[in-house]
Amino acid sequence: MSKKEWITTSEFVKSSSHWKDCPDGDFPEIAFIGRSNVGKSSLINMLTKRKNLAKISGKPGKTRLINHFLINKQWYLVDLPGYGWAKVSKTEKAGWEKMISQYLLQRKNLSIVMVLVDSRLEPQQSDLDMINFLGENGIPLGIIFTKSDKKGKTRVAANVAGFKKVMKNTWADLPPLFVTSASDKSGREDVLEYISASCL
Ligand SMILES: Nc1nc2c(ncn2[C@@H]2O[C@H](COP(=O)(O)OP(=O)(O)OP(=O)(O)O)[C@@H](O)[C@H]2O)c(=O)[nH]1
Ligand SMILES: [Mg+2]
Repeated sequence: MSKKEWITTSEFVKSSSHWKDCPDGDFPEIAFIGRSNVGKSSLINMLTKRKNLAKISGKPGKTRLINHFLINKQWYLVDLPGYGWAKVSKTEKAGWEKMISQYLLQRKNLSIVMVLVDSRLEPQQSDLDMINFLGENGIPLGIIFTKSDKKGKTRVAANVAGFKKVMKNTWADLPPLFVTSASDKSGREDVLEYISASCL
């Protein structure tokens, strides 16, 4: 039996600096958010099997706008700027935070936010703050641990377990968790199956 092809077409639609400028249409929308350099843009390329659909950089702060990609002409993947990047001015940081939080709170067709977390690190306060912000505002979310190729399986599992433990202090039921690598492409099916089952 051939494997299901989750994504048959993917196209860049628009970069927006305000939620009000985002593309029209009531397609379900899945947004990727996370600290700068965690691998949001790389994961979008991995999922769509495209090398340069979303722009990637070794330096944090590459994605600066709200980027919409239309998938299968039916739903949007959205690449957002990262948070927690030290090398921007306070004013610029405040501007980004406002742009992102307004988008998250106002965008009517936002179905799920996937929060990307670096699988190499212990729980980071900025990630927990974002997860709690989404939870408090009733925005459905999933968590994706990225760059799993960079450390051994044991270390990744320990960091995931550590993250769950911290979340259990405030969350009765944990959101779905995924472990991925844009390099070895692991986790692709699980993430796409979840997106498909929950909102498409
Ligand atoms: N080894 C490995 N490297 C990765 C992976 N995902 C991303 N990277 C690298 O991490 C760096 C940052 O990737 P991006 O996808 O640009 O990260 P981002 O979260 O979009 O960053 P901003 O747009 O700056 O917020 C790049 O050098 C990528 O090649 C992964 O799964 N494995
Ligand atoms: Mg990016």
